[in-house]
Amino acid sequence: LAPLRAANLPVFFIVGGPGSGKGTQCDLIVKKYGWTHLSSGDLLRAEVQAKTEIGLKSQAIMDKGGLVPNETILDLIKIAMVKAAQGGSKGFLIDGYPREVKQGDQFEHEIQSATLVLYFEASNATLTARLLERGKSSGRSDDNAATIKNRLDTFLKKTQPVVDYYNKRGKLVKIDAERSIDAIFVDVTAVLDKIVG
Ligand code: B4P
Repeated sequence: LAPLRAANLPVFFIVGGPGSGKGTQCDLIVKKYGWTHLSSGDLLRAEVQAKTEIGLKSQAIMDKGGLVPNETILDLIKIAMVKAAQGGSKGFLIDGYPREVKQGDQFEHEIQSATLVLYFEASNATLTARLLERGKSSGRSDDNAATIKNRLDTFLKKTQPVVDYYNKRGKLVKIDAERSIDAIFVDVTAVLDKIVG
């Protein structure tokens, strides 16, 4: 982790319910600011695709809408961050992480503290509708009605406390994610421009 610590790059946690637009907004942020986008879900799906031991173990959990053990996901993030730092990264969007308060604590303890947490807020009805729509073409085995319900339950039980935790620490910015992709991005850039200066 030495190259990563030496670089001391800004780290943004991107949090929101399933289907809140985290990945969508991260793609736009990368285009504008050039940071490195690391999606915990994408990292896990790459393992599933490659049929690694981690992938085989994670798939069943993801298909049920549960949470993969933090050791697994944090290791994947660390490896990707070190590689990106060595490649000249200017900062990180850590998307879909932390999903539990202890995940955030462990990250900040083992790697570095987060500059800011962006929270995309949307109702369960909106999240469900978006994921069912995506499910028609995504081929993702977790975009079906039963798993979506479990993912929403997991968010409420495990991830909502993350939102409250960083809010209390003055590190959270809440963004209304019920609107169009472009309208949301206007708010996102207003927040990030202040930090980038
Ligand atoms: P993720 O990959 O993070 O799945 P997600 O929450 O659905 O987010 P995603 O980024 O794909 O979707 P987005 O909201 O952008 O996680 C999948 C699973 O992996 C988890 O259930 C868990 O099992 C595991 N996992 C991941 N991270 C973990 C961790 N840290 N610890 C433990 N386990 C972990 O977009 C959804 C759809 O909405 C898209 O089709 C998009 O086009 C659309 N959309 C976006 N914004 C919109 C808008 N404004 N209006 C209309 N549609 C919009």
